Amino acid sequence: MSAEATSYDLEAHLARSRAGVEAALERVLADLAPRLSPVVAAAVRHGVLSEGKRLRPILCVSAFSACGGRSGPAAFELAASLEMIHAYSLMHDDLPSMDDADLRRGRPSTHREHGEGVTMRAGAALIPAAALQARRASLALGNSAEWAGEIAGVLMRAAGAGGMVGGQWLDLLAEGEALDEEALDGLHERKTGALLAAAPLMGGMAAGAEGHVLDALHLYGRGLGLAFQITDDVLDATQSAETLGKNPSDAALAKATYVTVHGLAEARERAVGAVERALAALDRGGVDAPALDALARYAVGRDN
Ligand code: GRG
Repeated sequence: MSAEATSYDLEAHLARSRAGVEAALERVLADLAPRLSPVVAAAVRHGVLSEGKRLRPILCVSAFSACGGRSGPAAFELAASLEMIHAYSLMHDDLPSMDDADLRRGRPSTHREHGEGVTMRAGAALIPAAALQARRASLALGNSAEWAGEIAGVLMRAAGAGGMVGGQWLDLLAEGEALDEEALDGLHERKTGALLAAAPLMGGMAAGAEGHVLDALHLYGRGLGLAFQITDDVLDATQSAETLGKNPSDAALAKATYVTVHGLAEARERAVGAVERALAALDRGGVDAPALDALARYAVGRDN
């Protein structure tokens, strides 16, 4: 097992999957727009439809297919619910009361173009919309009402105080503070890891995978999530705001990162180790999925 590239055509998989995700997001936002004021709907479109990697929804549809689900519009609509939560988190993260960022995904952050109050409402509107979306899409995929509720519950728990919101809170409290290894892991397991780990789990659940496979997918997502965050810190320390399409840097915010705590070389090694753990979890669970393998490697090999 290694974190080196395989012959799997990840670029083609990413392109195909992104096209499905973009189309699903368009449908979901068109459905949501009539319930929002036009200014809020415009801010939602700015935050959600800007050019992101779409990694969370792609993990979800990739796991869905790996578990025997038949990919189609409803699978992408389930996956879109993860991107709605992710997009809201970026919109709120950029607000002056949080990271105060001007640039996101290579263009002005949502509040820079649509104002702070509108961005707060746009982000907040996406949270219940995502939960309803996850449930609706899970039902459309043939799941029972009870199981569809469980799938939406996985998304909301990952987004909530025990997950992303809790991690962001720890992150805000930690600005300017030195963190030890355990505190750093705990923060990122929630802030970034929880949603990334929920993504393949939701895909597997929607496809009706067995319990041991769901456990494997969740562990895979946790390993990938850690590798992704460490790589984020490495990129933040080594690339310009223009290349990354976002600001301010962790250094400007006086944040402890995997690079400040462990140094660049060890941070890179830890990312590779986390990918290997993710791949080992798939192996143990008997999940043979070249796309999931390649996505884990992409989490550390990416350049933005
Ligand atoms: C009220 C405390 C409180 C929290 C609200 C704002 C918020 C919830 C959470 C912020 C979570 C956050 C910003 C996590 C960062 C995760 C991360 C590494 C984002 C970058 O992800 P990419 O690289 O971005 O996948 P793209 O743009 O490609 O989608």
